[in-house]
Amino acid sequence: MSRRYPPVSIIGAPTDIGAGDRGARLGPEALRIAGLGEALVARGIDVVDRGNLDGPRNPWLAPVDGYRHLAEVVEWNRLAMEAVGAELRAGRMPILLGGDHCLGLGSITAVARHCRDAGKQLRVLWLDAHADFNTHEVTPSGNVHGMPVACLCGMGPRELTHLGGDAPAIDPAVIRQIGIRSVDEGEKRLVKEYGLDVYDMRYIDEVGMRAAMEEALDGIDDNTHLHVSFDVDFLDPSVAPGVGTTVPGGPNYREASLVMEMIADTGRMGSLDIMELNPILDANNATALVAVDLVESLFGKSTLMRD
Ligand code: 4U7
Ligand code: MN
Ligand code: MN
Ligand code: MN
Repeated sequence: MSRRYPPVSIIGAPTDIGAGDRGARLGPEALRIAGLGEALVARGIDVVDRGNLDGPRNPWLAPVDGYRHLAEVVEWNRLAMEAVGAELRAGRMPILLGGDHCLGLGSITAVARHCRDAGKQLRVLWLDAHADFNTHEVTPSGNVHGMPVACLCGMGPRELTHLGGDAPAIDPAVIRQIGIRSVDEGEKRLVKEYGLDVYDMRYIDEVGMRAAMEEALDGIDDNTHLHVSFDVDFLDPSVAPGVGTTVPGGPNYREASLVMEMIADTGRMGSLDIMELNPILDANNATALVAVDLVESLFGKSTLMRD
């Protein structure tokens, strides 16, 4: 069942440096306590927990020039990029535990470089309620967790767009965004201008999750490295209340399970972020437990009929 999965390395990034609420810094511990490592081991996967990255504390200041904590965000993303890159070079699958979603920048910058070096085709699945495509000019908050996709596509401060050396880190054409239902006005214009492939909730309501995912996964082949960036607020808040930026009308538990199962069926997932879990806003770690359950599906857990 799990022969298709390479060895996994868990990396904690305990920070809320890019968020608008504090508490995502506790996400890695909550996911560990919810049994993430044990669940993967139980699926026959070789798992090593590398512990936590150690970056700057959150000074909790107001934004400056449209960015909150830019210097600290750069440092955390540099640490994340190096840690993720080291695992990929060692032939292991990194699972980066946020922490807030600004860390998707460091993680995917490392994955993109790995794909270039290894001659692999990159596909990024961005599971989120939000497009995370703001810039400092259009952001309503200054929070960098609303900007990582824009930075990856070359829009943002030089320190972030050039984190891995060259910019842009990725071509917008490699991204598929799923579950989107909150995009700010200025952000919408940019999403259109850059031609992001967005499977928003309206589209998912109309065609169904299965058809949407078939499209999002279309074109994946044996040479594809699939990176999954899972913002827990992708899920409907009734399933996942423990996040800072809930948006109603998200995928329910069954739809989310199907997403994960269809990704697992490709056999091409090579790296994963689990982001934005905020245990301070959770109830008895319920959201962490749901996230772990869905990650098990990403690693091939399915119903009795299909195992
Ligand atoms: B997350 C927001 F204004 N768009 O930029 C912003 F609605 O990583 C939210 O997807 C960003 O959770 C949410 O602040 C970032 C807001
Ligand atoms: Mn996000
Ligand atoms: Mn989000
Ligand atoms: Mn959020």
